[in-house]
Amino acid sequence: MNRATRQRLVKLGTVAVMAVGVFTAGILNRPNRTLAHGGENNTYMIQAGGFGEANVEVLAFSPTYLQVHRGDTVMWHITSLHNMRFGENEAPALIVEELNGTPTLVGNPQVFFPTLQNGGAYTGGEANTGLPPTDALKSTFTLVMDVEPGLYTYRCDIHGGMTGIIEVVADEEAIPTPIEVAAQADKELDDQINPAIGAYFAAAATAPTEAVDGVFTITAGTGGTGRASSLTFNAPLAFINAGEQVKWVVPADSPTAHFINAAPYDPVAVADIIPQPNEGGAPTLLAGPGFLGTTADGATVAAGESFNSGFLAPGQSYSLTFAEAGVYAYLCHVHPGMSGVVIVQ
Ligand SMILES: [Cu+2]
Repeated sequence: MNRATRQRLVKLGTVAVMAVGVFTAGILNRPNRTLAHGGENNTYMIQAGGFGEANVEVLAFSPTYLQVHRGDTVMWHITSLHNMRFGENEAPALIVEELNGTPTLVGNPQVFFPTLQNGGAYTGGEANTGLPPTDALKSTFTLVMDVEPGLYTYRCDIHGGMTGIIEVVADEEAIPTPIEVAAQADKELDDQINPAIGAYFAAAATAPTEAVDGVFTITAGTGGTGRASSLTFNAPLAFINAGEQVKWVVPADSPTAHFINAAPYDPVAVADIIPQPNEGGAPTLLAGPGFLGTTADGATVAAGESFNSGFLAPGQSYSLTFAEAGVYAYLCHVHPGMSGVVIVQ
């Protein structure tokens, strides 16, 4: 599995994935652990992702590094589509599987299917909340850290580089309070968000106002500010003449991937993941047309015609020629508020 293929699953549509979540929640039926505690236990909050002005999204766990005592609860506040999987190694979100003799892109069960239960305990080793985390309709996921002192790394598998560490320290060792940890999380978020807001204003100020040599170039999201970026199209309005091309570019240093989807976008009709039931087992998660795209790069769009780029990883671009006058609204279906309009005269 190469990096490009792995990157193709940085983002998935929520509706299709939630359908998977509802299914996987059903197959998970592990009882909560009860713990015998000597002292008082605390609950610590970790922000899984975060948002700021200019539609800035942070793809990080804040605080990235958290100390707890054994028996403390960790509560992740999940702001978009993230899983938390404990384990030392990265796992590709999509893998190629032979289905009826044909190599097929499917969701990796190791990433999508949960082995942890919301409200349960983490007892060590490889363990995953699933994607989306079990009980997807709630925005929090809690675990009691019932493990020996040591460092425990976890990650979100669809946002490469989104990693956190929980250190369980000995009972007698003093650690920051939950309020101190919340303040630290706030600071880490601000330190990411503020440069990305600056990157948005820079991108907006330098966005083109017309086509050059028949091509109007739009930057899809900002780059260059670490784990945070502005989920905006710059320029959001493109005025072109019939027969000219629009080229969307995802910056190579963007922390996230994007899609170009004609608006309105129907996430059920153009699903990213299509679960295929298997008798007596977990479904196979086929990559769907939303993820794979339905309109080739370089295609010509007629008036009223729909278009879907499929997954565009950082560094990739996507071009469409608009042959006829009209107003063409589009969006990125995995990033709420990320939209634009092409006006063809
Ligand atoms: Cu996007």
